[in-house]
This record gives sequence, structure tokens and C-alpha cells, in this order.
Amino acid sequence: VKIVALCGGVGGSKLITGLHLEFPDDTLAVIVNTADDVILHGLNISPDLDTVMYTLAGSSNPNTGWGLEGDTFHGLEMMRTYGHDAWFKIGDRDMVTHLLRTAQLAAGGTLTSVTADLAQRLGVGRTILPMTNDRVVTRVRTRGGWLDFQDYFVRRGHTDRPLAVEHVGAAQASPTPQVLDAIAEAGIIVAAPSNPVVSIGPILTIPRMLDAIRDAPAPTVAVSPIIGSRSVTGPADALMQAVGFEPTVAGLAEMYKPWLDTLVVDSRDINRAGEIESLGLISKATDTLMPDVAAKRRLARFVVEAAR
Ligand code: FO1
Repeated sequence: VKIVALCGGVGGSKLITGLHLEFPDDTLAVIVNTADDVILHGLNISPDLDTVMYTLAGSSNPNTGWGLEGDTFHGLEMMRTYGHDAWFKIGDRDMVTHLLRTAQLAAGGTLTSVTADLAQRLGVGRTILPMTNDRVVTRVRTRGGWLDFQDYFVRRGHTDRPLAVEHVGAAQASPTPQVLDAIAEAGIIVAAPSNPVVSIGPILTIPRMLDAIRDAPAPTVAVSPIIGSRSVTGPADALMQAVGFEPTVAGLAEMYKPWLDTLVVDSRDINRAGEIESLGLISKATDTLMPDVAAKRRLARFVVEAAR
């Protein structure tokens, strides 16, 4: 069966690993958020694309989930020597990914062609699909004004209370043909437990993406990144409130209702199944934390079985 996953960065990549290992003979395509992308030191950086690519290559830093395992940061030290504020920690090997992406984009490549080239050279057989080749950037409004996503998330450590979120450029963006083909041909569409607002959200905000998913024959399943009323990691709860949704599995069900069939929640939220089903969704509960590979594979199998 063709498994198509919607994914952002670190949290979602855990499930991608599970799907990759548990279903080696099925085709897996990962549609990845690009609204976290940032241009720093003149380099085109696509954090979510790189996190998924490095994760599927088995090379991602196990402690952070992003960047390359064993990478060094001499380049960053030199950046500081030149007096530049190196707040976004780019490793020396990671830097080459950004250099090559920047060069290939400047030479007329698309984010899709560049990603396919880099992933293939890293031996990543799975298909990593940027959601769009167009520029979409998430900004977060805080009391001090609008912040670019990485400023909000990394530079300021998502400590500012988010008041609003926008995905600049989304309305003018198009899903890539490869993305539309993957959705149309999917046997199952899985939304990984990524941030619903700034990782899954931008993907669905692109015109025609929602219709493509709704028109697709494949059943849709999502894993909640929220347990109780808190995000497992990161600011998903605060961001959901910023866009007017209760930071609970019921709020998530409300948010995903337009396109979702089945919501997989953590066992601790089993008592909210009724609310989710009253919204017209199927609710399934299991342990959704993924502390190790076995848990990632187990959840991946649970999700695919839930879709059947
Ligand atoms: N996240 C951080 O919290 N701090 C960093 O310094 C950082 C650097 C970084 C470099 C390359 C890359 O691909 C990702 C990086 N991330 C860093 C993660 C990234 O900001 C987030 O994972 C995503 O943007 C959120 O989905």
C-alpha cells in the first residue's frame, strides 16, 4: 500500500521512522512542511526537510532530533569570530546541505528537485516531497510584534506568548505535481504527530491541498501531538490557543475535522473519545509516546491498522 505521511520536524519524524521500519516493502512518501524555511548567512535552510531526510538516512542527532549525529561546529565558531550572532546552530556537515541547496536553487532547481537529489545521495530511498516549491513563511505575532518562525521558535525559544499565526505566501502557493499524485494514489494518508498549527497547518493551508486530500480515496488518520491539554514537546498547545482552538484532543479534532477520518489519541485521553466521535471522527486510543524504535514501529502499525 502507498503510505503518504504529512510531517513537520522532530516530533513527526519519530512516526516516519516507525513507518519506514515497519513497512519496508510499502512505498512511503512524506509530504513535508516548508514554512519553517529560513535564509540565514545567505543560505536556504529547510529545517523540516532536513530533519526528515537525516532521520530516514539514520544520521540525525538522536539528542536533538535535528542536525547530523556527530556533527562539529567549527564553522559556527568562525561565524562568531567574525562577529556574527550564530543563534541558529548549523553544524559543519549540515552547512554543506544548505550550501548545495542554495547553489542548486540559484541554478534554477526547485525545492523538490534539490531535495530528491540530496536524499538520493544520502541513500534515502523513501520519497521526501516538499509541500510546495513556492515560498511560504510562517510568522508568529507576539506582544512585541510579528516574528519570523525561527526567531520565535529558536532565537527566542518559543517563550513569547503567540497571539496569531500567519503563513505568508500560502494563498499564492501551489502543491507540487508530485504531492498531488502521491495524495491521489495513496492507500492511506497519515498526519504525523507534528505541530498542528505550524507544521501540519501550513501544508493544509495551500490552496487545493485540502480538496486533494478530501477527494482522495485513501482513509486519513492523524496522531495527536497533544496529551491532556499539553503538547508532548514544543509550543503546539500555545499555538492552538493562538488560532482559537482548545489545546486538547477535542480541539484538535475540531481543527482536523474538515479532512480527517480517524484521530489516534494517547490512552490518557481515552475519556475524550465521545467528544471526538460527536464531531464525526473515529477515535482510537493507544500509547502514543515514542521513546524508542520499538514504540515508533508499534505506533506506526497501530496507525495503519486503524486506517484499515
Ligand atoms: N532547533 C533549535 O531549537 N535550535 C537550533 O539551533 C536549531 C538549529 C537547526 C539547524 C538545522 C536544522 O535543520 C534544524 C535546526 N533546528 C534547531 C530545528 C528547527 O528549528 C525546528 O526543528 C523546526 O523548525 C521546527 O519544526
